[in-house]
Amino acid sequence: MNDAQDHAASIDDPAALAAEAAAAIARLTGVDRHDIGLTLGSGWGKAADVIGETVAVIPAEQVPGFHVSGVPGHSGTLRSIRLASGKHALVIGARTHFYEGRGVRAVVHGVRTAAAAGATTMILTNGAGGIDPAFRAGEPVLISDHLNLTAASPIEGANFVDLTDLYASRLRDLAREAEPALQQGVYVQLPGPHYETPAEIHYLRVIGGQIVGMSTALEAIAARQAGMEVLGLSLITNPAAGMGDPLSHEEVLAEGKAAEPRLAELLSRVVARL
Ligand code: 8IG
Repeated sequence: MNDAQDHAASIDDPAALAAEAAAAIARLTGVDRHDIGLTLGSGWGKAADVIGETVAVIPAEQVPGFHVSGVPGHSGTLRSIRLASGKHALVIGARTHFYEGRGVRAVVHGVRTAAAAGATTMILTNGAGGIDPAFRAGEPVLISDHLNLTAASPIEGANFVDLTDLYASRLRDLAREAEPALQQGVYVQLPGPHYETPAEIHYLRVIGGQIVGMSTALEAIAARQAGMEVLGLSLITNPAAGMGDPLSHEEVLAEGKAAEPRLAELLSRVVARL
């Protein structure tokens, strides 16, 4: 096959598209293998500047399968970072959300690309609403498990992937060595893009949800399918609907900004232990 045929074939094959993206990343960064994949959600972006030395920044549109983000506060780049340990982290600054309507394959392409680039650890971060009143706005919380309420899966066909210990207890223990005060909670992914009604938040609390957002669960499933260990972290940017003031995207961005230095420091200490 020539390159054009190769690319045409990959459009209907997520694994081939991820392999193509990983090859482009290796070529554009000069880094053959990345050890850690990192998706930085609202509030977490500054971590990319402090966890190590940036080797290369690539515009998302130069890598097959990535799209420019439509969400203010999300960066639209891929970045290769060398950590003090000598490991390489690939920061996916171009997350596609389920609510963008590009389908689940697009949502998990970043995770699959990180795996194809060699990553064995996937760190997924997000901004989220706090359902459990113990979680205050501005605080990071470890994701202990999830409820996937998107009615979707990134896995296609009869492939029954085990999700026990999806958010690896080994990595959660490491994170709590870095920050002993870190609390943990069950993350609920809803499709969005609207926030919840107070009645929905009541329902989510009753069924065991403690944190609510619009990302991460589908990505975590894809990461596990790809054989990676997953670490999930939420920044609580707002009390969930009905538990405080009405929600606004501006509030979310402001809380994210205020928490950035602390979150960057936390992630530095966590990746140093991987
Ligand atoms: I940031 O309260 C953020 N993302 N669904 N609900 C949902 N997503 C969110 C929320 C929230 N806050």
